[in-house]
Amino acid sequence: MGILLGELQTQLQELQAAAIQAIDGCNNLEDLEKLRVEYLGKKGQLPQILRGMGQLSAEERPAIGLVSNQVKDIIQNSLDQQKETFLAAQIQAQLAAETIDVTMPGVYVPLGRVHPLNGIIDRAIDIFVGLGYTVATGPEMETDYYNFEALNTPADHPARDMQDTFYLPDGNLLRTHTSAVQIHYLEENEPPIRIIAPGRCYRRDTVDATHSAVFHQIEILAVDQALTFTDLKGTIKEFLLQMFGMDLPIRFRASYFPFTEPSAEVDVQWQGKWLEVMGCGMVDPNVLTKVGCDPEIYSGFAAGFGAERLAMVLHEIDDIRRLYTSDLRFLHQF
Ligand code: 2NL
Repeated sequence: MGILLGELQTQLQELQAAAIQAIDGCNNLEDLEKLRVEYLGKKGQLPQILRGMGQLSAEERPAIGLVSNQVKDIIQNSLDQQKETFLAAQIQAQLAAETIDVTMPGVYVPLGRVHPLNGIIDRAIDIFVGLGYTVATGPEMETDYYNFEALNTPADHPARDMQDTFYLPDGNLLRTHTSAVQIHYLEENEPPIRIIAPGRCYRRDTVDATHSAVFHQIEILAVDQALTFTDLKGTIKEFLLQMFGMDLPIRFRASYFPFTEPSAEVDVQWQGKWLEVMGCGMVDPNVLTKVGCDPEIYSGFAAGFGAERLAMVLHEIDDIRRLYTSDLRFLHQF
């Protein structure tokens, strides 16, 4: 064996040992790539040593070729192995960082919900919109004219004793019903008219289990040619059917309102008892005349009910004040 051959072999062995040691001591992918370039790259140490092969005899060359290939394979394997180790560690680290502990208690996010009163108002609106009605709204502060005069309730009318009113220092008042909204609408629109007027109303009532100074009224009004009490009954029957979710017995009891003639009170039979749920009637001709509607051509029907009253009947609430005290133990039930 020539001296040169032996020397090359030694150099290759040493290179292998140095490379393996460096690879083992390396601890990241970047450095590992640098080591690959340093040992196996085009200008790396292995090709450097092999340059000495040129001086070998033709018989010696295969021997060194064999050794150099073995060394190259061993270094490459070592690089591959270390790379695998790093990649596996990287995945493990990522998994650890992104682990979700599904056994951890959740974060409590309190969910708001619709207030029972708004639930009633929303449902009533939905039902009447389904019957072709449009929502009408207006101011809570009104003039005497829109709240009383136009509704056939003059100053000396006994109905004004029936409902105590909040008068404001300037002579205006807080509306006692949403009928005032409907008068505005009638003044500004020609029949056929079908509107639903939901809104907050005020009365100087002493607060108790069934009375509140602030309450929510929903009124409906239809004005057209040839509307009859039968249309009114059919409309109310359909509304109550949808509101209660079943065909309960209902009855119309003759009653009195200054703005309707004839007038009726509507009762629903609910769990064996007759409960009064709304008032209604045919719009008084005097009211139609006041808004410029000829009662010889047009007729109308109207109905009104308290959202509180209906909420109390439907949800079996015993005290109206529960609807205003914002007690979450109460509100959670709806
Ligand atoms: C009730 C009864 C009612 C009306 C409201 C009305 C409105 C116009 C013309 C005629 Cl613009 N009538 N509204 C009619 C009958 C009854 O309400 O017990 N409300 C709580």
